[in-house]
Amino acid sequence: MPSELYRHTYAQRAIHQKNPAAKLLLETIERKQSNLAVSVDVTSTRDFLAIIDVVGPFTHIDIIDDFTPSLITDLQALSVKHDFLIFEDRKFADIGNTVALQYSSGVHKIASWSHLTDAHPVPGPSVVTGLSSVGLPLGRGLLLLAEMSTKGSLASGLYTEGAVQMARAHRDFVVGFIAQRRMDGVGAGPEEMTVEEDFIVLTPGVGLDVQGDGMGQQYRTPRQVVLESGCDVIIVGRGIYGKDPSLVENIVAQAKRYKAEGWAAYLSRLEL
Ligand code: BMP
Repeated sequence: MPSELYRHTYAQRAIHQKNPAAKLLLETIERKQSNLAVSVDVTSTRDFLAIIDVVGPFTHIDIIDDFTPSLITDLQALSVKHDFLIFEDRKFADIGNTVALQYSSGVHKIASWSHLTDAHPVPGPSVVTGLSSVGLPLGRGLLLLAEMSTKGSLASGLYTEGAVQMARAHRDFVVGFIAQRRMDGVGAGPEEMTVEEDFIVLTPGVGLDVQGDGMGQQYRTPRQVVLESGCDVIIVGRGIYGKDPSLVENIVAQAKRYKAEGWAAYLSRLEL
């Protein structure tokens, strides 16, 4: 039988997580009563920090036009001030040696400040061992992209099963998935099916007002994602900051709306 743990509270599930970033994520969600991650895909430092000062982030540090290392200092200060985790959506996808260097070094030095990051499983287990050699000693956690939100995504079927098997073999560092549904038990052999696993699932492609963006993105509601598909965190970008990242009042209002929807869906899930 697949695990039923996702119907426990975030706090109960935090107790059993061995990876410190996974534990911290679930504890923070419970403490803040928010399963919302805001995807801050803006290109200027000013807009980036202004948005993060009002909402918790999921970042793409490589799209900032005016990046300087002080941005990271500011981001870390906001993470402490507002009690949120940072997830750099880097989508690593190279051989182990290269991803280890990309994660630790270069201009961005992602491992030194991002609690969580993610990788495509396409290179095989070496992408995990490479990232783990850098991230595990720092208490970081990794999510594998088991599925994508985009129309025509190739991440399905056996590929998705392979991603989950890869995660199962590296449970100390892989804390869960970027996916569209609960992944416990996926691709598991008969013996593994009896194991109570509890992967955390973060889900992009969440929107309340539109169903797509004309560039392949597909949106579902927080209720569909959290209640019907068993995912844990809703990742919302343009649904919150819209077309104009400088309209802070609007961002706050939309963030509250998505936060309320995500939490209501979670509470309904507990009643199932
Ligand atoms: P938006 O809500 O504006 O569509 O943004 C979604 C965010 O989630 C983007 O930052 C995108 O890179 C990311 N994302 C996604 O949309 N689908 C995936 O399958 C994986 C992602 O990381």
